[in-house]
Amino acid sequence: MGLHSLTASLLGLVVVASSAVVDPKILDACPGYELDNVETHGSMLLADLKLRGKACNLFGPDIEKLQLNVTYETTSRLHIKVTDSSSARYEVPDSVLPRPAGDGHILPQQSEIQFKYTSSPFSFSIHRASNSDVLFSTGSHPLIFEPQYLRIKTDLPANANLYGLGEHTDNFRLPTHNYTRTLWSRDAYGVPNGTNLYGNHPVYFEHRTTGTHGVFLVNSNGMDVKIDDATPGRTTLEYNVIGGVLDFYFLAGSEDDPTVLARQYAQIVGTPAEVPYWSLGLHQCRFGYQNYIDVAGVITNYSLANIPLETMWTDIDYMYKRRIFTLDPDYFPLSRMQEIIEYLHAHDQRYVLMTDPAVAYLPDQGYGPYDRGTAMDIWLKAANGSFSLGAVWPGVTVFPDWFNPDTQGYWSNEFAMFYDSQTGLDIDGAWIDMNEPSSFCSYPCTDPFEQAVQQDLPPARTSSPPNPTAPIFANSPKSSMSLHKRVNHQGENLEFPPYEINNAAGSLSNKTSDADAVHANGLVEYDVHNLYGTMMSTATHNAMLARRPGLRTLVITRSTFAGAGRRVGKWLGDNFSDWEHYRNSISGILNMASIFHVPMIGADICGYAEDTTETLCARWAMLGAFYPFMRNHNADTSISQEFYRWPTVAQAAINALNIRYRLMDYFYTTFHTASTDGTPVLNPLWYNYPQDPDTFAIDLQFFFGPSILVSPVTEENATSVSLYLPKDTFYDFNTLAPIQGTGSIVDLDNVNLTSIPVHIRSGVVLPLRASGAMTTTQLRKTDFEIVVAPNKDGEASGSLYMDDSVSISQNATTEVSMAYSKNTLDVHGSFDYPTGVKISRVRFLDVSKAPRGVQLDGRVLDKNAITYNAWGKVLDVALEIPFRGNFSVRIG
Ligand code: MIG
Repeated sequence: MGLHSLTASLLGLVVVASSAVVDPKILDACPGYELDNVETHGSMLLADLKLRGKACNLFGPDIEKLQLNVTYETTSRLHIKVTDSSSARYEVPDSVLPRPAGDGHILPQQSEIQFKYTSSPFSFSIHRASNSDVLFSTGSHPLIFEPQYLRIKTDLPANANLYGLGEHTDNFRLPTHNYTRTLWSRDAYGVPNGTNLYGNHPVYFEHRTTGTHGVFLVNSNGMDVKIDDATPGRTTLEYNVIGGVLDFYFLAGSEDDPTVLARQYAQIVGTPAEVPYWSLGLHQCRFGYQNYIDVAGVITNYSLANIPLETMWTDIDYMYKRRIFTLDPDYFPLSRMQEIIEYLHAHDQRYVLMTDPAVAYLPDQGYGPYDRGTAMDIWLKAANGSFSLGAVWPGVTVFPDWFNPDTQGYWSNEFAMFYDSQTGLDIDGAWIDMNEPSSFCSYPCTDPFEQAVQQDLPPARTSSPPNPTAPIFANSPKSSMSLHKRVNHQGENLEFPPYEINNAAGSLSNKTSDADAVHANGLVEYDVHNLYGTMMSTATHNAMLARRPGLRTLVITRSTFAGAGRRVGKWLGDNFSDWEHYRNSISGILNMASIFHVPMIGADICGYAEDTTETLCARWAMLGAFYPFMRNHNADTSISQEFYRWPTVAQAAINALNIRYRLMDYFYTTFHTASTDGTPVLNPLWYNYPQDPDTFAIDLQFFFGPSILVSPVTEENATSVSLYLPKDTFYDFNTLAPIQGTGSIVDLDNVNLTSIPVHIRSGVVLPLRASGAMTTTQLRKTDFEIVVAPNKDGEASGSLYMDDSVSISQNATTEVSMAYSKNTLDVHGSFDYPTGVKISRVRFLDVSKAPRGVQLDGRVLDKNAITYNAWGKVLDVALEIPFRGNFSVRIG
């Protein structure tokens, strides 16, 4: 980029071709800062940082004086902020990411991690108090703080185990060689490796056998985080940020349980939203259902194929000329759409429609959503005060400015008007796309009108209108979001900042809103671009909540920022229908569910772009049954891929859905726990085996909830899996036979196209539904069976949470603890929410011989109630007792 060279040569420096490859030596030659005027007050340390020598002015003038603020917020959380002492800089607004209060009285010596510094040049490090591990150390790398460039770099152990810094499709354990993670929201078709994608989560977890800790940089500006091993014997991690402030949380995590760190991170970004039970059912979608008959046909075909379809979705196809909040009267006529939604609801099924943020720019044409937004003056503005225009699906568009205090009211009103008063289409969930925000207009988008014409927006329909009377189902408040400080960007180049982040879309504004576009509160897209999708998520969540007060919402978004999971779920965007994307979806869901706290996550099952194959789709139906959010979706130009299209795929889906549905209460309980304390709903192997280095890089296997190990086939045409089993006992989910892990690879053969290896980790008591069902409503009327999977000490424990499945606040819940030791299963809890079902049986695993007898609550059971399978070592005890109170079952 010419500009960098220009800036650099003006400053008389070595000309660098691109800032993305600036020589680290140049950065390390900067003068850094000197610490002065240190004051300590209890849990706080305040100090000035003064530029220590001749400015290096790499990407702008070095700021002379900074303010350092170190606060011990809790015994496990240290907050370190570096700001410009003389001028307000942009900070992530509290309205978007509310910050937790500290405990207020933590003294440094009480903290699990400690801050140490040297004054000149200023450097700091973070230490784990218990074992003196150095967790973060800026060492000899000077801090650089310029208006549009912040740089801070830490030394880490060689070959560090780093995770997070998403959204990305790279290995779950991040590469440590010459690797750059760029954060800048982008419509990332094909989700290529090594690039910035839709969402931004500037947090990493680092794991060592001596402990796991986390570092969260609260900054929404564009950035490159570079991880490298150029210096022998260490890894370095370097932040290159083009705005905002350095606002770090250091989280102590724990020495032996990585999930402690996940819970600590949730204290900052919030615990995930509790999801409605039904949302864990199967979702079917595609881009390119031509008309209402297609949609109805898919619903019918699922039920004919006996595949439990819970929720049908419709993409932008339903809209008239791709305008949000409209229905195409010829292709998706209102009365037929009403019929579809009524049919779905009558069958305990649900419906979700898509909404994009971009609103068609149609002045004086009677398009309500545009007219009302214009009257309320809530569109994002260009630097010159005019509407910031884009070219998106409906043609030229404006974009809602989520920072405008009236935008929530506008959005809620549009949802209420369209879905309730105008159409009565009582959708059960909302799907929000294109909210990076995406625009098809390249920078500089000087003539969006011309672009819309050239790109044929909205595209013409490719099929003729359907018969409008075809038979279907023949076979069956204002919030204030103002910022406390006004941010001064005078003299800064917001379109081409001197440091160019490695944005795979090119310059900052390419194919999105302009970086110099202005929000109602004066903030510019340059600073808040990465928040757009999350703010739309909040607004949509609130709009749906207003439509259905008191009920949990299902909103699935494409773009997220840290904290989005408090309200919404996400899908991983436009993957390809290939094995590479099938595999890397696992790292994608792990990132979102085990680190970023956006656990309602899934990838497009069978693949989005291009054509899937029978084999891939069969395998993906089964892997997808262990995504928290399970949705089959693909692109308009791809072949149809509903699970019933191929017999093998249908059978694979039925088999895996059966397992998923039987596990649904276990998983729902996991979600409930996550919503209360941030315990992850998916776990990489190393969360459960933190002392086993062989697990650290594994991202083709994972735990669904705490205890269900999923090890899918990962190669095309393979019928075997080489899976890693840590030193622990596992049980095959189907046969329930024990298998002893030895910390090595186990080859499983004959994994045919309709099965997926699933193992139960020993030590758990699982509440399983006795069978699957065609809907979650029916499933909730199905009896439980309890599986007791003891560990090597003959012990196991588990829990079950039940409630009415949809309300935000519950009048009555049921929380059951199930503990097994000394041959006795003890089930006790509160049974305030009526389960309405029975316990059909208890299955004890790894029982070496048939017992003399079994007692239920001290009473010896009839011999007929007991079945022992010597091969699988499974003891089945038939109970058939109402599940409404405590009981115990004793063997022998
Ligand atoms: O420009 O709504 O990622 O899931 O099917 C593409 C059409 C817009 C992108 C989404 C995809 C969706 C598609 N959308």
